[in-house]
Amino acid sequence: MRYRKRSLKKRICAVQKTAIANGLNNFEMKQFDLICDYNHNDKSEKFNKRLIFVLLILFLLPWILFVLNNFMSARCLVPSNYLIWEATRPLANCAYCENVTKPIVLYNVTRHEFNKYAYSTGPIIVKNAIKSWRATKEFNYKMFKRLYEETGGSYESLDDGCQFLNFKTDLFSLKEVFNMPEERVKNEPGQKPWYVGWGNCHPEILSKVRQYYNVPDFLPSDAEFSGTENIFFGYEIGAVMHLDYISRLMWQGQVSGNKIWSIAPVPECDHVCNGLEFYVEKGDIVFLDTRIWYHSTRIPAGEFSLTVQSEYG
Ligand SMILES: O=C(O)CCC(=O)C(=O)O
Ligand SMILES: [Fe+2]
Repeated sequence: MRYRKRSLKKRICAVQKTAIANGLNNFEMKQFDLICDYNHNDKSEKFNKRLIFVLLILFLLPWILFVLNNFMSARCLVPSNYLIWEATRPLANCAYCENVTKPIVLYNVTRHEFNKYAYSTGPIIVKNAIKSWRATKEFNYKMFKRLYEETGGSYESLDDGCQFLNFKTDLFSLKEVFNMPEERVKNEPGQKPWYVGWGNCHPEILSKVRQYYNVPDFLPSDAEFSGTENIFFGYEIGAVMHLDYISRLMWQGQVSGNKIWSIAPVPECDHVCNGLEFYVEKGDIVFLDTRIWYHSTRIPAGEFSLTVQSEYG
């Protein structure tokens, strides 16, 4: 034992001599009086760090999954993963937009007459087509506010498959829209204009809302229709330029106010097609393949626009 101690001392002494020979001074030597810190448990520190990391991931995982789910799984009017979708959509055959310079405008059209146009690739306006809709007299901000406030689970239905679109408005949910101060609801002077759209998915709301309008009766009898419809309402700003991520053609009844539509071909057809603007008046129905025409809207200053929009095809 004593021999081992002596031998260890000799070895430490040799190490010190080498250290001094290599330039370490006395003061620095004192810092190495204990080369290892016996009390410092390196392993347990590493373990603690790992534990904190795992707990942090476990805490954040539900939030990460929630964000990913919302981001990737939307099958909707405007996909939230818009750039990915735009970059991967199939290229269009530009025949769809060649020579389209204005909408086809129809009056008092029958189903038989409409058949010829039903799947046109350009915009169509059927004038004065929603006279019989109760919606033209009874749809307004207050009516939808009441409906959503009175129906249990109404707002939650927008998280489960129906989309809320705020376009350029600083309102991020339908609940916020229905909680705006009265002056802003009416877009009084000095108030920020607002414009939003959303899908009615809640079965009770859907069945009530459908009592106020009819799917246009001149659409082809063999057409398929969407199980939901969207409402767009508000002032001035309208919808930003976008393509829709839907499976059929779009129809939209202009219940209140007027609307200016700007449409543009997809970029790969820019060299053969042009964009155009058209005006839709209260009472009209507009038809457009919003999957291949970029579209944006504006509402004339001072007007409140409300529309019912759905799909056919
Ligand atoms: O009516 C609007 O303002 C926008 C409508 C729209 O984007 C659509 O119908 O696809
Ligand atoms: Fe759209």
